[in-house]
Amino acid sequence: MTKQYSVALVGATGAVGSKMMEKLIERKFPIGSIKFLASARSAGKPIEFNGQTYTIEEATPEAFEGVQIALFSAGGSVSEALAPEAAKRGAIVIDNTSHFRMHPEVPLVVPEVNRHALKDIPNGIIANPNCSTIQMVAALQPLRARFGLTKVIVSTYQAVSGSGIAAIEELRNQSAQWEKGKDVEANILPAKSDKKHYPIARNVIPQIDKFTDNGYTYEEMKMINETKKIMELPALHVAATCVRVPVVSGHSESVYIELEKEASVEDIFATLKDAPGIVLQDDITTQTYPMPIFAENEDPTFVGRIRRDLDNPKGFHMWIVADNLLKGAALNSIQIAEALIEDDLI
Ligand code: 25A
Ligand code: L14
Repeated sequence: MTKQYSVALVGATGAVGSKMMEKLIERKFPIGSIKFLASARSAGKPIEFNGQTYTIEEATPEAFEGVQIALFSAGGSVSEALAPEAAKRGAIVIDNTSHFRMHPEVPLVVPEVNRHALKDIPNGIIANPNCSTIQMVAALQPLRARFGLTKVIVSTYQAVSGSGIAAIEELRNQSAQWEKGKDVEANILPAKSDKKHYPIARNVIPQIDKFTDNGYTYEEMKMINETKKIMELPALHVAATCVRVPVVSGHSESVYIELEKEASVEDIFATLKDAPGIVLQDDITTQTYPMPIFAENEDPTFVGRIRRDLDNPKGFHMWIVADNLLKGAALNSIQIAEALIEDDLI
């Protein structure tokens, strides 16, 4: 009989947590027992999982007794307080927030790119990378393996679901308010904790998360730092501009890369065609290219609009789209847990 595991899901009632539940069922994750943890606001409420009704419990340190795999997606402050408590009690934590990602002793993992980093988990905590970063490195890794990679310049077009359930509701409400000719109310975006809020319906916002002190936002710095860490390329040139668009789910990215070796567009096609987790959607004769409405609820990362730069034979442009709640968050977390089991690391 295959081994089964005791699992805890923190933030089960959120945008990412509910997708984790779907993926655990769909992928037949070997669950021996499971508990659902959230804030006191939800504790005591029923939650359906795989045809059974469970009761949501409050996330406390003691709730992790006996848990082997703890999936966290309830925001950075919750992970900061509770992930070490879960690890102390013997759980392997897979954390979706940015809190531990750049810690030198916390592996930051996209299984298709750096699965080997799971061999060493000194603190019992594994970080799931930023959603925009995951889909980009998944597509760039096969190219890097064959041609080398020296530079990445990315502009993102990010969906509101990246900012949680409240941001999805805000886009809906603003669209309805606009439809009725009412004033549009904004309380969440571009960053809940920042001073000003702007409408996202009928708008694009060139700010995701707050600003750091170098003029880049935290979201941009996450893409820059995490890309280097996951690809183990500290000298890679990376620049990012992160932009919010009025899409519910599915992040899109315009990516410019420079390779070490010369390649043709056909080489790039051939490399990506067989890459794990990647689907090529690139045929201009049929206007085929990735778009978020078709990527929603899909597992793969979609790549298209591949062109060679007209001035640099080692430069390429492409368009990368994935469901930010799936490959960008819930699916990647479950794939990490599956890799731990397959590689006998848990
Ligand atoms: O702190 P950060 O880093 O800025 O995180 C911001 C948000 O990003 C989401 C997640 O929002 C997080 O809160 N998130 C996290 N990782 C993500 C990722 N990789 C990510 N989004 C995208 N990609 P969310 O809405 O998806 O989910 C929030 C979940 O966290 C639980 N939670 C919150 N505080 C907690 C806690 N769990 C334990 N301890 C705490 N202290 C939260 O549960 C939810 O599961 P909940 O019980 O607090 O919420 C249940 C329902 O309540 C509604 N609601 C949300 N906010 C409010 C609210 N109701 C009233 N007032 C509110 N302020 C929602 O409908 C929710 O379903
Ligand atoms: O750091 O608001 O993983 O779209 C990525 C999505 C932070 C929020 C992270 C968003 C999150 C971000």
